[in-house]
Amino acid sequence: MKKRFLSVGLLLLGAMTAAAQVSLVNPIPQKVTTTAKAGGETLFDAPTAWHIVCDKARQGSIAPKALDEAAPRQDAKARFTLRLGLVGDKAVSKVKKQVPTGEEAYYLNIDRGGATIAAHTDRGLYYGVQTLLGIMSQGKLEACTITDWPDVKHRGVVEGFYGTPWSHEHRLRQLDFYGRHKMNVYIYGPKDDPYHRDHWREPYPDTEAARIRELVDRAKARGVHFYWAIHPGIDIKWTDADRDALVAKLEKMYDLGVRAFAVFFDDIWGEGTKADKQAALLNYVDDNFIAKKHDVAPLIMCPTEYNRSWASDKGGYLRTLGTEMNKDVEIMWTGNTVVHCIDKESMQWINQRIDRKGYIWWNFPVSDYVRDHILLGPTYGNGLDIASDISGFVSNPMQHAEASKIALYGVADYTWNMRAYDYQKDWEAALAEILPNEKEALRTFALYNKALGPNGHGFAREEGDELKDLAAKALTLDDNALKEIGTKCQQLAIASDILLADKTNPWLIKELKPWLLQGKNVAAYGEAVVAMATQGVGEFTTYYKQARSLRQQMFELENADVRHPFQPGIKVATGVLLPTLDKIFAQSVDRYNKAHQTALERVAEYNPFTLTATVGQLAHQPVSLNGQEVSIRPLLEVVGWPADASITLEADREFTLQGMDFNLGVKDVARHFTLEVRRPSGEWQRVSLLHYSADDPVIHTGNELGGMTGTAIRLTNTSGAEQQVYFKSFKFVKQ
Ligand code: 14T
Repeated sequence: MKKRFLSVGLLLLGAMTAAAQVSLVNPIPQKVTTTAKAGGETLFDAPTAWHIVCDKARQGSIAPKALDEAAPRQDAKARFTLRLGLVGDKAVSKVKKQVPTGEEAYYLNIDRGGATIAAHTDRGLYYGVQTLLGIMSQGKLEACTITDWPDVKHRGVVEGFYGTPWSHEHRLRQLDFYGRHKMNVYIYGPKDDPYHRDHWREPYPDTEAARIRELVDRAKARGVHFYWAIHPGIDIKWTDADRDALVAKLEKMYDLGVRAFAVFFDDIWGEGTKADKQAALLNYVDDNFIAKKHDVAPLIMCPTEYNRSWASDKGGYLRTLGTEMNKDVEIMWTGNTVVHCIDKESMQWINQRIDRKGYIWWNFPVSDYVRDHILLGPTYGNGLDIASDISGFVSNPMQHAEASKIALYGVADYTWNMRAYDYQKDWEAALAEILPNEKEALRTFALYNKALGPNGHGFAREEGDELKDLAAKALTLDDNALKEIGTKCQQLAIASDILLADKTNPWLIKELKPWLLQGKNVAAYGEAVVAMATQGVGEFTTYYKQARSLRQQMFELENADVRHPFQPGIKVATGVLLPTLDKIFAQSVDRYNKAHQTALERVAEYNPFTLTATVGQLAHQPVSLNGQEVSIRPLLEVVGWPADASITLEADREFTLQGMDFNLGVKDVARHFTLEVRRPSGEWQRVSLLHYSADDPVIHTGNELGGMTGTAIRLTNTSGAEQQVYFKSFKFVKQ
């Protein structure tokens, strides 16, 4: 009796693990048939050596090379035969009819004796190899037949963010990752590479040039099209000289091995933004450079009006591109706004205007506008029915390359097989691949690093939905719920500690470190808050002090480790956990104050400065303290500053000013604005403003500011009319 139960159990286990082998493959293949022969097991040990059979013509191409790099070793006498070939090759002549159509499609068959992979192109074959390697990644193989192809033709990444560009090492690692996950596009366009944007006319110095060459080689080995993007719009003149300078630069890149190009016109103003001129330039490059080379991919361009909220039908920008620009030039698109998910309806809107299928530039997980957060959540929100409406889909990632892989993993899967895409499952698999040894710790930590916080683009990602019921209960100061919140905090602390000591993926841990340290502070704060709410009265004030201290430590950590002057903070758990803890703090202080006739401070959050603004666009800009420097986060877009509207920075204490300047990005605007300091007496005192030179937009304050004490500072548009300005910087230094 016992024995029978055991064998049923084993059978079940066998069935489960069998299914688990192909499910190790990401992106999920389109068609899988398990092909167990009668009586035979579907699951068997992967061979320790194999015998590769392929035509001479295939030797040295990327698929067999990828096999060379992977276990198992090759051995002509091995019993397991691996046949590889393109349709037309002798090695795979038996299966040539089974290969699905499509450039990157492949056929893969596995049985006990061997495996066969056939495709139409080297890249297709390479993808078949990746699938085989994925299946055997845990030492088992499964008898099956797979036919597979991508839903979206161009899938990948655009390194297109502001901030420190990825390092060379990171880029190489990325390309390896793209190959493994069947992404075929990497567009090189980091905003802060001078040779991409500010000095676009200049060729790369030798060291950088050698690196580009190396990236091109690695991309080729991984089946990735390496696009090099140029960003000439900031100062381009529509002259033959500049046109020639652009082509000359592309020639230089061609000489480095680049065979795919993009031209970006995003985030510019003035002369560079003209659609007819842009179209004429792209056509010129297309006709006189791309077409003549014969070995270069179709051009990609990023328009100035790259999202629906910026597109004006009246201006006709997009329609001009649509009609005037060669049809083989791809046009990028971020969706309804700069940062937005993509759906079918919005694709139809844009495709109709540009007279071709838009090429999606998806601004996720890019965090250059919320640098205080790190985005470790899943990839979701894009329509699962848009494959036929887009020509490509690339994701703009974070400056944190390794951490971006969590989201990029999802992008790879989503764009390959949309209908099968399950973002939650995908996320779990991503975490396991990126940190296999500590997947659970990474998962726990990532649960609190999904939200972006308030931001100018109004983009939001779910964080902490699973905590909402618990949080609501904890807010009634229910003991069990509070204890459970305490457990969550403990888990966050444990995960942060485990990750801080991990040595298996140092690239990842280095990127996460500031957030890991902050995770520990949040967790410790949470435990103190829970203790305040649940402990005996005698100890309340001790925990209260501890909680406030931890809030202050969080503040100090954020402002000590300055990683970027715009957004220096380090924010963790801003979705549900931290706001809940703050509310529990306030509730338990209220309860205590009532019972003891005390007046303890009910706000735990520590930031001496707050901003209030009647200028709508600036109302939610965070304020940061950076050493002695207090600054409001700049905006990148134009600010319409209404007449009489003002911004006020107020402190909870008196401060002494040392110096101040700010930059509204426009020359000669100082006369339209009035700066005042609220003195300790409560009276507002005006400070003089001046530009040092006629063409310098920076506004300086008069000498009387130095040494002035105050509790607030206010800037008002006193011109009587709305002013169009930028908000490039606003800062003062305290003594
Ligand atoms: F080209 C575009 F499709 C694009 O998205 N451009 C930039 C991109 O480099 C950046 O990483 C991304 C997210 O911040 O958004 C675009 O940059 C902006 C967007 C703005 F709304 C820069 C200034 C803005 F005001």
